[in-house]
Amino acid sequence: MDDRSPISVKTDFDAIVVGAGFAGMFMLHRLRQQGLKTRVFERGSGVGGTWFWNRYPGARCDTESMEYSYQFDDALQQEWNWPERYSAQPEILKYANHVADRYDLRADLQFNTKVLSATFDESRNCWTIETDDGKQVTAHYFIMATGTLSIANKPQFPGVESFKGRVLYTSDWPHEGVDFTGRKVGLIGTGSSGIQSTPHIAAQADHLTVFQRTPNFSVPARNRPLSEADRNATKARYGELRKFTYEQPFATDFHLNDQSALSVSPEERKRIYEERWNEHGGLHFMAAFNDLMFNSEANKTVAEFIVDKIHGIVNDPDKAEILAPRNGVVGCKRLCSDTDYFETFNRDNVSLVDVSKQPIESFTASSIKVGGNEYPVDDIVFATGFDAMTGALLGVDIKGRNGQPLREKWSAGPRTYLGLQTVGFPNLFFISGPGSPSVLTNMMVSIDQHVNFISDTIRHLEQAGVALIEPQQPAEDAWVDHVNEVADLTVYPTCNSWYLGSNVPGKTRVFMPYVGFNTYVDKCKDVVAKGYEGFTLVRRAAETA
Ligand code: N01
Repeated sequence: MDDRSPISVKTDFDAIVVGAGFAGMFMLHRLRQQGLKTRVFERGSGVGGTWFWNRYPGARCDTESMEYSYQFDDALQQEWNWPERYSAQPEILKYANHVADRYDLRADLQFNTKVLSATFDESRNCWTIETDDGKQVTAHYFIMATGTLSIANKPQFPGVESFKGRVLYTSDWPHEGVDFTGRKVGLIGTGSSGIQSTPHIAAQADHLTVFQRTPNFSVPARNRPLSEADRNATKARYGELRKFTYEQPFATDFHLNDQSALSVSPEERKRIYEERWNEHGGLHFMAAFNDLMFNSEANKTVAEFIVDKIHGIVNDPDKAEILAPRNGVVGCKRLCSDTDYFETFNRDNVSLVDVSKQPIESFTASSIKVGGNEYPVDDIVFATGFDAMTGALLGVDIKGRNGQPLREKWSAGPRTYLGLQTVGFPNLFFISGPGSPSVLTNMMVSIDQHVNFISDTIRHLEQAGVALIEPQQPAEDAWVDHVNEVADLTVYPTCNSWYLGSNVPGKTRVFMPYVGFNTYVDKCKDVVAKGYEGFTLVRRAAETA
């Protein structure tokens, strides 16, 4: 009998967590450490979240592995040996499985189970969660650890149902792998997933045709194997590194050059960009100067540099011109990090179709039609992205006080306080939710911070005899305004991107992540120091009365 709530409701679990990716696994670990009876529901058949589903050839993290890893247990980070600077998907999935085994998480993970709905029961002050196996469970705390890029964006093209070849999604890649030998492949989408998979598919297929709607900026990752000495050097200063990344706006060590791009001569600027391109590579490139994401004029200098690089790499000037984002803003859409992407367009078996002016018209049984031309394909790979940040949250039919659906509350865009909670949905927590830094950071650090915040909060509630926590309306409204104000100081809102939801037809255009992990961490600390300022905490005794 669980008699902790004001009306002595007995719940099946203290907490239900949705998702067994890195967020859900760590949340489970923390709550179990606090003695809470917790169950995690996961729709997949294994742990790993993003890294469970995105098994396309070339899938690799764009954050350095020594940083893209848990920091809650020094023994874990000392014993694990990452093989490469940026590890590939199989290695990251291996790590997720290692963590699940090492901390005996599987005992409380329920796989192959999709959560359909969650309803707050005001008469009993608990959540009722319904799963696709026809069962219902109740819990005091309901935590969505469903990831930010977990629901695919699947554009509808006329005739797609008549296509007779294989239809593949990078975000749901067959576990047994795909052999493209001797096949003509059409790839739609040139974001990170398309850019990473292009060189691998091209190396195997008879022919690859890439259908590009918007040219994208990409920087060579400069991936390399990590030596024992490399790993040991980081391990020796792990504490210091983890502390440092917590103090950074993007929660990672980008080796920021703290100078404006406009404060140096054109020659010096080019020298610095060349050094970053050749030696650092990847997302570090954008730390070449401190104002590239804040000043459009500064950003133009880096855009011109990358456009020139593309022209230098791609032999065919017409192809290079299609691939080069001439008027683009670097980093406005997330910068891509590649290995031999632009070089791949020099291969004889790779062609490029510009669908920016003439969109894909239709599919036939064996081809893709654009502008009256027919491109024969045996397989189609959709690398068309995700319904980011809100897709998975709204994929569950969540109903709060007065039966209000979250889908209704967020119909004009997500509204949260600190990306953690939303008014009207007590004891519902989001990990890396909209309004938190999440996708603009090293996700592992954001997950660490959110899980610790939520588990510390739950400990506080339990110890203080509090039954419910929920944000106050003015705090939520002020936070949503603040998220927008900060975004408006940057170049992020100046293009169409999944940060704004503008990649999904019909989705409300709202900038969803919060820019500035370090300021966010300070804000969270301040909120706690002020007795959970902006939240309403309902004590058990008061409720019983
Ligand atoms: O998706 P995207 P993604 N007709 O949305 C195109 C993370 N990630 O899966 O730009 C034709 O970036 C669309 O065109 P446009 C990372 O955060 C990380 O590649 O909308 N094309 C675009 O080119 C990343 O940012 C890693 O005009 C259509 C593409 O599809 C995020 O996931 C690896 C279309 C979608 O690009 C998403 O990346 C992979 C249509 N109707 C992913 N609809 C690493 O760690 C869409 N497109 C490295």
